[in-house]
Amino acid sequence: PVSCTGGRADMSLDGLRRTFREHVFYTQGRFPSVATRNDLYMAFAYTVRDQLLHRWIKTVEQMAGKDLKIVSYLSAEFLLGPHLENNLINLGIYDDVLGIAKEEGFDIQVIFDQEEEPGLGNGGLGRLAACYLDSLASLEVPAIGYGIRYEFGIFDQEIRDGWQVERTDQWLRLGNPWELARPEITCRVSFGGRTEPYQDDRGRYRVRWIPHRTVKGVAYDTPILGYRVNTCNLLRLWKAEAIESFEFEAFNVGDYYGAVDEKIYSENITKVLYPNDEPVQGKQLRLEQQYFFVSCSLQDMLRIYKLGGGKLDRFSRHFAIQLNDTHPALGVAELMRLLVDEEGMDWEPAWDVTCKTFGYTNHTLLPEALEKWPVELFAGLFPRHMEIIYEINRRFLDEVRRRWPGDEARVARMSLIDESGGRFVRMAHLACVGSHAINGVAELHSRLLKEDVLRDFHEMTPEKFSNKTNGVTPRRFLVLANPGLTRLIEGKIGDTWIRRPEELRKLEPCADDPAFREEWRRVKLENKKNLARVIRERTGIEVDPASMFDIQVKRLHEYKRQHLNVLHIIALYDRIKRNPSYDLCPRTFIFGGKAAPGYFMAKLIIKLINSVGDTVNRDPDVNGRLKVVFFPDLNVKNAKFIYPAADLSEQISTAGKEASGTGNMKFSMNGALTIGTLDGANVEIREEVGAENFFLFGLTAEEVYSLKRDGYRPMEYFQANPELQRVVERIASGYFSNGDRELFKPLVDALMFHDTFMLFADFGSYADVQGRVDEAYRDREHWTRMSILNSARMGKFSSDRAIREYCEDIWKVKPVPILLE
Ligand code: DL6
Repeated sequence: PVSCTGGRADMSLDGLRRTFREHVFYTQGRFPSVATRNDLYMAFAYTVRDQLLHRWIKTVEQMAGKDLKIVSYLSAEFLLGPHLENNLINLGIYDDVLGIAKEEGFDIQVIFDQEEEPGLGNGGLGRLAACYLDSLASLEVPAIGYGIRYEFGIFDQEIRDGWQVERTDQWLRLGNPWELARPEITCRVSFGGRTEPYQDDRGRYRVRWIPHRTVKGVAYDTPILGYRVNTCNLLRLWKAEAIESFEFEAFNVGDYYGAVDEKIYSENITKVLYPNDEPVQGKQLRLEQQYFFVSCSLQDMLRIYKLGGGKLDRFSRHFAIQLNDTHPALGVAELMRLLVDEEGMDWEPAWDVTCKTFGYTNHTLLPEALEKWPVELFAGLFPRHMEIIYEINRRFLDEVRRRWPGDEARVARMSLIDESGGRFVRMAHLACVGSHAINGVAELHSRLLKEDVLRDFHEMTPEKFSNKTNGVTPRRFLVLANPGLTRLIEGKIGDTWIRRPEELRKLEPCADDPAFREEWRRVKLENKKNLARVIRERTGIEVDPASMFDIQVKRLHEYKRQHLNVLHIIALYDRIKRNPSYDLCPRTFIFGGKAAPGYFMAKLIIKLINSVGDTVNRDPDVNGRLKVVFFPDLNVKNAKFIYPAADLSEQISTAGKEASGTGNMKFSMNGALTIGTLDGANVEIREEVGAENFFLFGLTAEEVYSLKRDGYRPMEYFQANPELQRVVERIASGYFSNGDRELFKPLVDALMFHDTFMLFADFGSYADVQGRVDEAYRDREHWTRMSILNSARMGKFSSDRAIREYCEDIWKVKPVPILLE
């Protein structure tokens, strides 16, 4: 661990205590006996932030003037989770701060609990970005995360009468001690208007953009410290403001409201995070958000680069920009505009710089999730970018025609403009054409991209394509979330695995040690008791920590098939009702996750889970064998109770639909066994942990495609499976809805007549394998063995491994160790 002395940089126990007290007095303006919980939290947070800032300044100081390359991670979402505990772990002062809190008479858990997490993301994609920032800093790689400072992040979820109710997330209400506002770092971002040709002083043809309106982006910086290193990187989030907080001209002519409107209009751009899983076409504000943060970020990079005296044609040697999905793909056109229109570069060298700078990560195979924007909307907001995209497209399609003369069908498929019905800008195509590297996020996903979604692009430029299987940070998801297991592992193999998780393999022999297994079970039981307590506090439901905890937490989506899990629960319930002495290993089914506010079917599935829970949990015939819980408001903060407490992890998406998944990794790392399909990263998890330690069921992606191609008829599966019939009948008859046959009809009809995600085709094999799970859980020694082997073999899924691959293969960046003194 690093040490430093003097002032607020003093990280000794005395130094931390003194700094903490100073912050209570001088930052919060309180003395201890009147300090509120929030004052104490803020004082602790500032105490820790002082340490971060010290390292950050050293980082900037030592990087300045060096001939190095910086990673710019462009992401519309960063789902960071609470900062305080994470930073204590990374600094190595967790126990010291616990000690100080104790001396001062505070319960540190209450202080931790006070922190509002910045919910600036929807789920996997945003959390991945946060894990990658952690790993970049931990690997000492210079990096900046660029995104949007949403005033309202992902909504808070309440469950009322079994339905999801959305509440606005007011994460900034009590202040955010982790960020520094940088009012002097601003960018101007324009929208609308028209373009106009002119000749520059060298007689060259140029275009200028005469926008309709302009807003200001203001930087807010959050330091991101690596694990036990001095590298402290930056997350720079942009907030939109009016250029002048008051339009004096409008004010002077008496248009008071018009002037205020302008301010409100500008600030709207970064007001709220859009929930995904909703069709985005036509959501103008979302497109404005994307351009706003991309333009600010690119202007900022060029500013930083020019400060160092860099020549623009060498930009790509000093910045590697990664597009986290297509949300920032407009960056390709914006960098061209900045280089050509603002910096006066010619098209060819500017295009060369652009392509060498950008890399693109695709995160979805779902056709409806591939972003495309109506040309009319796009051209209205970005007339100059539209021209640039047409020019990129013209040159690109010329190349396609040269390679495949006469193949106009291919040209239409590959065009940046979709003209198959209406006209749309295809953001994934823009990202592919403007990047030197394109990757998927699991081996299966990357293969399906090459064979299907981006097939033409792969045929044209196979060298651009690679796979980068996702990873998660073991710091947050093991060390922070599961201190009991961390201590147990450390007792056996030390703590070097926290930086090199491949070393978890050293635990493998312990799987054969009965005493270690006993300890392993003890830790799991404690974690389950902890979760049971939280469930009781938040839902009033009593669950038995001795039962198997079977957990599915993730966004609610039909392709993730939470309803397949429910069908199986109803089948078990039906077996008990038909045979009251049915021998079932007691199970607690726990669900959690948010549904997009406009996604009716996903919300109905939440209602179904709660309705089934109401019936099953109250039925005396069940006699403790089944419990069903919906854990409200799943977020990073709550997730820490959940992953460590799972016995079984449900990863049951339709094969070929989940790009990777990262929850699957968090569970398995914490010793849960997976029941899953061959989808996303499940395939690789199974390879790593061993097929014998994984419960596999269901169709493969190939089988799903061929069944679809040949005409899938769910009714055939329904008719062939009497248990499935009884299950569906219970839902349809109103058994779980007080006799209301209408409530779940849309769900039942969707399954009977379409079953887009093939629940019926997989139901039989899912129920069979669940039977094997039940049997396996009865042999606790063997189950524990499998559990230990799962944790021991999950090293591959550390985000450090993923980031190393990005650094070596795509970004070509090297670590820059930072010294403190
Ligand atoms: O790569 C992170 C994460 C994957 O683990 C999930 O499988 C995938 O569904 C998710 N993708 C999105 C796509 N959103 N958009 N657009 O969230 O990415």
